[in-house]
Amino acid sequence: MSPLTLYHFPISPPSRSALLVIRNLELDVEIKIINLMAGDHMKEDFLKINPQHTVPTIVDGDYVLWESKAIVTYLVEQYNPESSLYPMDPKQRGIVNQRLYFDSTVLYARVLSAIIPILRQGVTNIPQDKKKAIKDALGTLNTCLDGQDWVAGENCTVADLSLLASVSTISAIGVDLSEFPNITTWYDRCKSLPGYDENEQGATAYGVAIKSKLDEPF
Ligand SMILES: N[C@@H](CCC(=O)N[C@@H](CS)C(=O)NCC(=O)O)C(=O)O
Repeated sequence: MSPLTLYHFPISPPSRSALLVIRNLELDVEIKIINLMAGDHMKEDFLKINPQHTVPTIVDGDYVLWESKAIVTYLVEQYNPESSLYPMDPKQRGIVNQRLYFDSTVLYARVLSAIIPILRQGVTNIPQDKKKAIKDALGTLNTCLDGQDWVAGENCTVADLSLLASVSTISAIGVDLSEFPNITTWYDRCKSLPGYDENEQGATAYGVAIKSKLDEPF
């Protein structure tokens, strides 16, 4: 039996980012689906594991961890510390961490701010200021990619895999990425990564669910 279990919901971007890292590290994993729509995350068994009731959550032997960014860095440090997915050099690692925090606190946070009212309050449009905030964050990411293949430099890192989960979701909800040429080239480059198609399927399902609730396209 596999020692590593991922509690996962395929539509969830942070959950997909954890799975992308697992695929890129080629780890053996048991995936347990927590269907958020069906309320699986509020069931007693899952709350005993993660009282914050969020996916992704991993159980590795007797070790439990949630928060996708903490998970992706733990997985590299635990299973392949030499991997360029999370470089050891403090300055390079600092840039990777910065990009991870940018995803959590800026890019994906702005997507959530636009999407939560649609999912929870029956809102059927995304206000212009929220659209602009998402596009501004994409502009920042586009600038970070100037003159380099990957978001933190010359190698693919956990920051690319994390941002791939977010950018694929943003594209799937109908944001036109063509005004961000560095992002579109990078997104295309990501097609070669293990787990790309699996992530894309989850993002597409997310996009279909959101677009069906919107009065007009993004
Ligand atoms: N910052 C967290 C966010 C995790 C999160 O909020 N996941 C959502 C799905 S996208 C969830 O599990 N929601 C259920 C809940 O909060 O009860 C991470 O990156 O892991």
